[in-house]
Amino acid sequence: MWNQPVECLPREELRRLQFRRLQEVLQYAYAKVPFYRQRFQSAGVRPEDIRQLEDIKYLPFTTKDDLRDNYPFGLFAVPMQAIVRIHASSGTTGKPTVVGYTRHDIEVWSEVMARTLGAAGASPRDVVQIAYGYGLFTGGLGVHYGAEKIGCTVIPTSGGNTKRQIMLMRDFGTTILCCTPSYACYLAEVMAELGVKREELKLRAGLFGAEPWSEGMRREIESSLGIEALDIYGLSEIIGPGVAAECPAKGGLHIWEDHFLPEVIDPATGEPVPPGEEGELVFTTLTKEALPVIRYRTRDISLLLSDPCPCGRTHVRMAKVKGRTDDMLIIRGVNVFPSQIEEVLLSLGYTEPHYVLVVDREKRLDVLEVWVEVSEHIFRDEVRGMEELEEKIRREIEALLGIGVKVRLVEPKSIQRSEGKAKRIIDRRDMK
Ligand code: DLL
Repeated sequence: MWNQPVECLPREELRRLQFRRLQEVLQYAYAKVPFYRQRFQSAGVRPEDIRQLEDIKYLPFTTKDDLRDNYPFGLFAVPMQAIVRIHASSGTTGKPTVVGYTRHDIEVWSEVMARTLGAAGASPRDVVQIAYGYGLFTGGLGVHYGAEKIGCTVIPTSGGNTKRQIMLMRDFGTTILCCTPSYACYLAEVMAELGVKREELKLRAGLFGAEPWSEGMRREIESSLGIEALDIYGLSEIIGPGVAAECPAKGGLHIWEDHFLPEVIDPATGEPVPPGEEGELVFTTLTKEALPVIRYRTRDISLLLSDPCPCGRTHVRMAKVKGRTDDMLIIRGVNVFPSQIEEVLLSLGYTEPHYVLVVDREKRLDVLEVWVEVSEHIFRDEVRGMEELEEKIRREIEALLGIGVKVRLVEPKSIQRSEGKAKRIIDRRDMK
C-alpha cells in the first residue's frame, strides 16, 4: 500500500476531513471563481449554509457545458502564473474541455496515482510501460508521475506502434502495463501473430481504464496476457486517471475520498439515490487549486459499495462503470449499455473481443445490429454454420437483456482496432 495511514483512515476521521475540506473548497470557489459565486447566488445558497456533508445536495451542479461555455480558462481559480500544466479532452463535438493544474495539484495527482499503482502492488522493482496517450490527454502523464513517485522504472511509450510496444515489453522486462482495455486486447492479438509467448514476458499486472469494460473482457485479457487486470478510473475535469482504483479484491474501485467527494444521483431528477443504488456519479474536488469543481456530473453510471473491503482500505468503492448516459441505447424502450452486450458476447465464447454496435432507424423504430468477429477457424471451416451461430447469439442477447437485436458475424480483423478509447457505437440515425 502506498499510503497506509490515509488509505486505511477510520471512516469517521475521513468524513471529518472531507467536511473540513468541503467547507474550504466552497469558500475558495465562491471567492475566486465568479461562475460559482453567480451559480450559488441564483440558487440562494452560500458556502456557510453547508453544515454537514449531506447538505451538498443543496448546491447546483457543474456540467461539461459549463466548462465549454467558459472556454478556455474561465473557471480557473488562480492566475496563469500559478498554472504549471494544461490538459484538454477533445470530446466528440465542439470545443475541448480545458483543465489546469498548479504545482500542488500535480503533487496531489501524483499521490493518488501512486496509491492507484500501489493497489496493483507496484514498487521500485517494477518496470511500468505506459501506453496511454501522452499529450493533451491526461492518461499518459497522469500515470507517469504516479509511477515515478513510487520509484518504478517508467517506459513512456504512449499509444500506438504496436509491434514496437511488444518488442520493448519483452526486451525491457515490463512488469506492469498501462493502457486502455481495448488496446490491451489488440496487443495480445498482435503478440500472438508475432509468435511472442507469454512466458517471454515478465508482465504480471495491468492497469486498464479510460473506457468501460466488462468482466468478460477482464477474463479475456487476463488469460491472453497471463496477468492480473485491474480497473482504473478518472476524468480530466476532476484530475485525470487516479480518481478511483481497483485493489486485488476486485470488488469495486476505491475512490480516493480525501481528495474527491462522490455522490450518486438519479440522472433524470438530479436527486440523490438511496444508498447502494445505481445512478450517475457526481464528484466534488476537495483539494484542487487551479480548477476546483463543485458537484460535477460525470454522466458515468455506477453505484457506491460501502461494505468493508478485505484489503483494509476504508475509502468507499464504486462499482465498475456500466457506461456513460450518452452511450446508453434505448432499444424499443429498453435501456442498454455496450458493456452489457460485451459481457454476453464474451461469456458465450464463440466470438473474439472485437465488436461494434450499429444503431439505425427503420420505419421510425430504432434497430440495433451487433457486428462481432469470429475466430479464423470458425470463419474458414464453418461458413455454413455461421447463420446458425448468429441466431444462437441473437437468442442469448434477447434472453439476457430482453432486447431484440440483429447479429452479424464478420470476418476476423475487419473491425477497426483501437490504440486508445475504442469506438463501440456507429450511430446511423444522425445521418438520415
Ligand atoms: O479517460 C482519464 C483516464 C486515463 C482514466 C487513463 C483512466 C485511465 P477523460 O478523457 O476525461 O479522462 O475521460 C473520462 O472516460 O467520464 C468515463 O466515461 C470514462 N472512463 C474513464 N475511466 C473509466 C473506467 C480519462 N475505468 C471518461 N471505466 C469518464 C469506464 C471510464 N469508463
